[in-house]
Amino acid sequence: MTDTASDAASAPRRLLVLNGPNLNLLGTREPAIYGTATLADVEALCRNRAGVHGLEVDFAQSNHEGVLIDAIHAARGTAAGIVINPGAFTHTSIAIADAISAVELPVIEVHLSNVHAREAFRHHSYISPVAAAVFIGAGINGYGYAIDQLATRG
Ligand code: CA2
Repeated sequence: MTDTASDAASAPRRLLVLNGPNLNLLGTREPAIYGTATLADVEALCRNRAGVHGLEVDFAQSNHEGVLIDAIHAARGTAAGIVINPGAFTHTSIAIADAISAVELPVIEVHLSNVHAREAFRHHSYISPVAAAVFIGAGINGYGYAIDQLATRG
């Protein structure tokens, strides 16, 4: 085996974990809905869970739809899959759904809260039809389940 081939075989695979608008506020407001964990706690959970599977994580949050779309596009060259909590863009963004379709990577949608037990406008997701799986209402554990799923789906 050449050095290049053996490097490729042993290089850790990467996942992108992407968070949408207002999730930077996690743990600072509305604990009854979103819990008390911060986004830094979510990042630590993701890195630990991915590590169990020998995976590395690129972790990002943005309040801007175009930044999220650019990150999804860039993942095509860097990541084996994407975990995304698109925040309120879940319910509005055809553009994020189109980006997910375009990159042809496995994408897992995560929501901290059970959106189906909340306002009607949160019941529809533009993302779910283009997601490989969806974890809803499990709090920050949903991110761990999503990473397990990406790591073991084959
Ligand atoms: O349950 C989820 O994870 C959501 O994606 C969270 C979004 C909401 O718009 C979706 O319907 C469901 C909102 C994220 C806002 O996060 C905050 C966290 C703490 C304090 C304020 C907002």
